[in-house]
Amino acid sequence: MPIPDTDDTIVAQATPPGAGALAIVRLSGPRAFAAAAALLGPAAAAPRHRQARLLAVRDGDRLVDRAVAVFHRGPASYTGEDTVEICCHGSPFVVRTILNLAVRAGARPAGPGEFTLRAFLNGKLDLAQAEAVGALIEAGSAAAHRAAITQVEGGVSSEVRAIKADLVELLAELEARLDDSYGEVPALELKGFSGRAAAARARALRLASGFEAGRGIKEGLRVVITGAPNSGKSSLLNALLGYDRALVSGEAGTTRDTLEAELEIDGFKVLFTDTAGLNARPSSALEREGIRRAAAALRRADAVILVRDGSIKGSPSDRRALAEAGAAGAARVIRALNKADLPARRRPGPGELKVSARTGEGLGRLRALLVADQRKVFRDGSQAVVTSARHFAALSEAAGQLAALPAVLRGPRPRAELAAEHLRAALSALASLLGETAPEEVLAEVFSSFCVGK
Ligand SMILES: Nc1nc2c(ncn2[C@@H]2O[C@H](COP(=O)(O)OP(=O)(O)O)[C@@H](O)[C@H]2O)c(=O)[nH]1
Ligand SMILES: [Mg+2]
Repeated sequence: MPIPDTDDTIVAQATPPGAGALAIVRLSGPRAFAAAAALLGPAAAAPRHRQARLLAVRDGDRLVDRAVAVFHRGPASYTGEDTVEICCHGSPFVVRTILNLAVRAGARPAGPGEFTLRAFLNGKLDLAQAEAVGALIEAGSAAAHRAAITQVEGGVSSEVRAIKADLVELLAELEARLDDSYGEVPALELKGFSGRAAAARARALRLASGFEAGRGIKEGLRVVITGAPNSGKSSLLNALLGYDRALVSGEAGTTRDTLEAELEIDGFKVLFTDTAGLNARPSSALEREGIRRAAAALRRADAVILVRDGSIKGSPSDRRALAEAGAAGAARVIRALNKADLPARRRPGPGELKVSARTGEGLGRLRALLVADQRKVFRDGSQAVVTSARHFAALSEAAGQLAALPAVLRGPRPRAELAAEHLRAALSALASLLGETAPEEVLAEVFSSFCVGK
């Protein structure tokens, strides 16, 4: 998938489709002012930088709208090129007419993310920042927004640049020795060198380690509620949400299908899934199918709330639920002993929270536990959180290359050649994160997920 041409002029609606109070049509490229002049008149042909003007939009003699046009002269614009933003009335017909007029004047309809692609290619943003623009637009919670805006501002990029700078220094020291056929450069001080490489690796790992929580911050934490039938899973979901999402009844097997609901806790998006009770002896094919779906949901979970009914003795279904929750891969299991408002027939196990869906007891602690990992990411000082799988992979690759250094440098004959190769590979992974060396396929992939007009 090649990236689109970048030497022509592009046009697109920057605001969402449909009718609205206002809409913005954006033009960027060498002919942006000329194309704008074709519909806004000669005043648009040689505008002053960052000037806003109220101008008539005309299709020949016909008045289409009156719009405010803002002109930016490259390179001092978002894309780095001459750009015009036409703020017109939000009528789909007016917008379509303006787009058509611009195309007739030589502009080309922009593809997804093309404005930001140009900003990247013109050095306005690095690739990590450009990707974060997409994440910022999609941010649906306070935490996702915070992670994205920090990245747009260069939070992740500057940390990666700092690691790169350390590695460049190390590589220079190695290379000086490789080139030193006359023995003029003193031998490498191995201990210090390895220590600095290890520090750079730790820094990369630290940044990468925020990814699991970061992904949860961006996409929402998937929390699956599981347990024996009638333990109060659906009641707990309703209590957490604060409204009656799920059907609740004293009859076992009320919840058959999985059911999802979204909630924001302390600014973090949480996606709950209520599931059928894990009955050790399912009584029907329907119940068995519900249990199969519950098990599938468990495998996709970031965290599991394992609910037990504290007002009755344990049952085979409790044991089945414990086993299934434990088998749910990497998910964190939070145990809740429900119905704390009733006389207790069993004690909470280690780490098990006493809760009551009926009275709300313990729910505050349950909520806090759910987002504890996410909160830690922001608390750990570093504001930069990696939320992109591509960035995580690049950081892990760099750390992996650096991990190989000690073995190469130790021993009677340190292999400086090989060490330099590992350093170069680590540098190249970090450079690709920033887009300094990213191949076209990577760029095309990154920008294709953007909306048109961004
Ligand atoms: N006293 C009390 N009853 C509860 C509590 N949570 C659920 N129940 C009751 O337990 C029964 C089963 O609840 P439900 O949420 O449908 O359980 P599920 O099958 O695990 O989804 C219902 O009669 C609920 O009213 C609680 O905290 N206290
Ligand atoms: Mg239920």
